[in-house]
Amino acid sequence: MNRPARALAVTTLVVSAAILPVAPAPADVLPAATIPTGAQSLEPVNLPGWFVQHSDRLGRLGTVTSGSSAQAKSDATFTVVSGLASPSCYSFQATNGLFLRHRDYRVRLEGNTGTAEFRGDATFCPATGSVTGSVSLVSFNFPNRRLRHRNLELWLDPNQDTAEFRADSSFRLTAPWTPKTTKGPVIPGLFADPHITNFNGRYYLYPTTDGYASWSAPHYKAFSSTDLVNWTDHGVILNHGPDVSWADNSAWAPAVVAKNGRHYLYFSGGAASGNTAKQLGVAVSDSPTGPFRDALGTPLIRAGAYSGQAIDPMVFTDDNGQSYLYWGNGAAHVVPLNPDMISFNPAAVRTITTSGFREAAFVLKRNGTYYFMWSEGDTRDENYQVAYATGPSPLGPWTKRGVVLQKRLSLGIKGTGHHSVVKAPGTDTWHVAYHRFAVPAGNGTNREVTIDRMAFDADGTIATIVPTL
Ligand code: FUB
Repeated sequence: MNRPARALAVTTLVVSAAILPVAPAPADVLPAATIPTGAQSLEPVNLPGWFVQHSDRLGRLGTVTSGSSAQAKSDATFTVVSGLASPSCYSFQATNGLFLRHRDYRVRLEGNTGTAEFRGDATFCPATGSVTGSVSLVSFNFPNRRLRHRNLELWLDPNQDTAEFRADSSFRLTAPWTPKTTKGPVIPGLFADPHITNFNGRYYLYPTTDGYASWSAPHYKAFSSTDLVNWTDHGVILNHGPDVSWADNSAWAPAVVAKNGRHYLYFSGGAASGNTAKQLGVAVSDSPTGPFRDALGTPLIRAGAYSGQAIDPMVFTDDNGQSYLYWGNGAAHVVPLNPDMISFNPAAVRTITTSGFREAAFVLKRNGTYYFMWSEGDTRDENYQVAYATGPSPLGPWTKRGVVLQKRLSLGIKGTGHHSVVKAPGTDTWHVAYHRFAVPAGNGTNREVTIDRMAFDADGTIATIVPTL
C-alpha cells in the first residue's frame, strides 16, 4: 500500500486536528459519548474469541481463552485512560505501561515520549460501532482514519462506508483477561501533584494532567469519590487555552478550597510566548467540579515577584477562618489571604526557610500543632521524597522533623512526592495522596496518582508512610 511520508502526514494532522478533533461521522454512525475506563479487553465484533493484543510491540489479533497463558491474557488487556492528547478521547495502556499508538498507520506499542505527535497518535476518539454496544475508534491525529483489523493485524485505515470496514473497525469492550491485582493508581492514566480534599463529606482530587513533554498540559480535570477507591471523572474544569488570558500551558499543581460559599482554584501556568516563566493565578466557581473562571484576569503572583518559581500553591484555613496561601519552588512563601480569597497584602509575605525544601508545600493542623510538609529533590529523580516540619502557628517558626515518604524499590515504586493530605471527616484517620513514576514504565513526566494511609505516633510525629501498589 502506498503510504504518505510522515512529514506530510503530520502537516495534514495539524490542520485537520485543529479544526475538527473527531472525524465527521457517516450518517449511520453516531458519535459515542464515552467508553468505560479502567482495565478492558477489545474483541472485534466479527471475530468473537479474538482480542486486540500486542506481540513484538505490534498490535494484532489473537485468540485468548480461559486456558491461555498468563502472558497471553496480559497481552490482551489494556487500561483505558483519558486521551493523552484530549480528555474527551481515550488512550490504551498495556500492562507493561506502553501505549497503543499508530506510526505509518501501523498500530504499535510504545512508551509515551510526551510529544504532541506521540500523544495524538496514541489517542482515539469513540464513535458508535456497527452493532449495539460496540465502539469504533477514530484517530485523533487523522480524523478520517479508524482502528481496524486486517489480516489479523491492526491498522489505521481510511474510514469506508462499507459493511466490511464497519465490522472490521468495531470492537466490544469486554471483561479483561487480567484481573486487577493492585489498588493503584486510584485514577487510571497519567496524573501528578494530586490535591485531595473533602467538601461536605465527598472527596475530591485535583491533579496535574501528566504525560506531556516538559509537563506542558494546558488543562485540569476534577475527580470525586465517597470511598477513596471509586472515582468519578468530572472532566475538564479549567483550560488555559480558552479560559486564562495570561497562560497557555503548564497547568501545574492545582489546589481547591471552599470559602464564601464558592470554590477557589489556585493554579500555575506559563505563556507560550513573551515571558514564559510560570505565574500563579486563582479561578472561582460555584461548584467544586467547575467550570472555573479566572477570577482576576491577571496572575495573583507574577513571575519574579518573589524568589523561586511561582508554582505549587496551597491554601490552609485555620480554625478562626483565616486562610493562608503557601507556594513556591526553590523557596517557600506564605501570606495571609484577604477575606475575598483573591488578594493579599504584599507586605505580609514571608519566606519559609526549611532545609531541603524544593516545592509542593502542604500545611495541616492536628491537636493544635501545625505541620508544614514539602517535597525534596527533583520530580524526575526516583529519590524525590516528602519531608515535614512542625510549628506553633501557620507562619511557623518551623522545626524540621524529617522525611516521611520515599521510594520503595522492592515494589518498583519510585519518585514518590508532591503529596496532599485529607482527614476522614469526624475521625482521626488521615490519607495521603501523592504521585509516583507510573508503574511499571513511568518516569518524571509519566506519573500516576495513588493514596495511602498516613498516621501519627503518640507524640504527634508523622509515622513513616508505607507506599503500596
Ligand atoms: O507537575 C509539574 C511540577 O512537577 C509540579 O509543579 C512540581 O511540584 C513537580 O511535581
